[in-house]
Amino acid sequence: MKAILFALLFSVLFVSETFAQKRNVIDDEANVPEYKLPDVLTRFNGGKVKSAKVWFNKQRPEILKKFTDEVYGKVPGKLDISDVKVWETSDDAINGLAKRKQLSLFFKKGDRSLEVNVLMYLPKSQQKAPVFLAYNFSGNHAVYNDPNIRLTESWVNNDPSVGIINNQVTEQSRATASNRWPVEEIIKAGYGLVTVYYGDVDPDKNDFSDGIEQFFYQENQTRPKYDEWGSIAAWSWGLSRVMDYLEKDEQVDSKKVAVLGHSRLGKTALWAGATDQRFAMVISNESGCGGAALSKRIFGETVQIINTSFPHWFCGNFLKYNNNEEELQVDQHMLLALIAPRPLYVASAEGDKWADPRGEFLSAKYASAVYELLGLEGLPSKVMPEVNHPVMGTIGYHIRSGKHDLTLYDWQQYIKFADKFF
Ligand code: GTR
Repeated sequence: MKAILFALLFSVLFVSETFAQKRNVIDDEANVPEYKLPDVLTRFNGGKVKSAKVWFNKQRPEILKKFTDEVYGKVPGKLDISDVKVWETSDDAINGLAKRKQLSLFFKKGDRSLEVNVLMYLPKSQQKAPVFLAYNFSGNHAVYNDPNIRLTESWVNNDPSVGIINNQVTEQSRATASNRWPVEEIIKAGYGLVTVYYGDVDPDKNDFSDGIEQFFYQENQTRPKYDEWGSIAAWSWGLSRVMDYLEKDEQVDSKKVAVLGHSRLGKTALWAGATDQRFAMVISNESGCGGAALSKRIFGETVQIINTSFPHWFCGNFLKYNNNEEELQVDQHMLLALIAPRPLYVASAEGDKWADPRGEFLSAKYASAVYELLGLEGLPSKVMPEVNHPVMGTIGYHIRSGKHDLTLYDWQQYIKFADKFF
């Protein structure tokens, strides 16, 4: 009897919770509640930041700490690459335009071991190439039509339409994401592409027993502590380890690595750029909530919604801000400001209201104060640019027509932006 009552109560709570979520989604500008953002150049103790020195020595570390403690979580320890194994190389990839290299980075601790597969295409025209480093969603073999790419053996979200069955990819999965990866255009523009399947570092599910997190557990620990990393921080950590490798690869200009990501992987790219200043450029493609979009501006996906749908992405402390964004002492424009003085590009799509294009734009706009303090032009436009009219200062921004995706148009802007700085 008790059990039935509990089940009943639970389902009532569950239904009302789901209802509350639905009711809460705002996708009309007129319904956005008022909100107040913290000023990026005001210290937590109330003082004003007036010099680059105070920014770099005081304010930047304090903001970074807040994001670490309250949003993404801290990396609990240090773990270096223990081995690199090069599987194969070719000087004749992409119709003779590129070199291809496939290698694995191994991480070991006690009897645990993790393998991260890296696929690289580098332009033959360059001795040392600037590169875009980007995670992919379903395996390196999905990125480009090349039968030489190794199929991932990692857990991948099921999707029978692209041959992913029992969480394993098949031959049918090859090149199924190639519309997102214009590899030939990238190579012809003189850039390399370095890509990794994000699930190699941590499979994207609410289970902390199978990714990198478990390497740091104390006895009887089964998931990260409240202030320790969620998956986004774990994936970002992985990007930094790939950077450790790139610094040693003579064919890569490691001073010119642009870290790029779409959607959840855009959130990841931003956090990687904030925590690791070796990334010379950061590109966020429709990263939305917990990425470039402001959290206190309630539009599209909110903190409560994202923490409910993806309880493993952020740290446990972030749950405190479910429907309670006003208590956050930071907002995402301050995350973007952590990238300064490095070039930063934020992109939205008109049909991607869920990611709050305007919230992404405003975030880039308010981050500009730090770029300006450092003597740079932040975002060149104070008002939201027209659809398909990119603006590029040291911060770039566009909103393109179309839906939530990473398209050739997006890449063309990123290449232009990279040409400006690299
Ligand atoms: C959505 C999520 C977004 C975004 C997206 C993606 O379901 O609500 O925050 O990250 O997934 O990664 O494609």
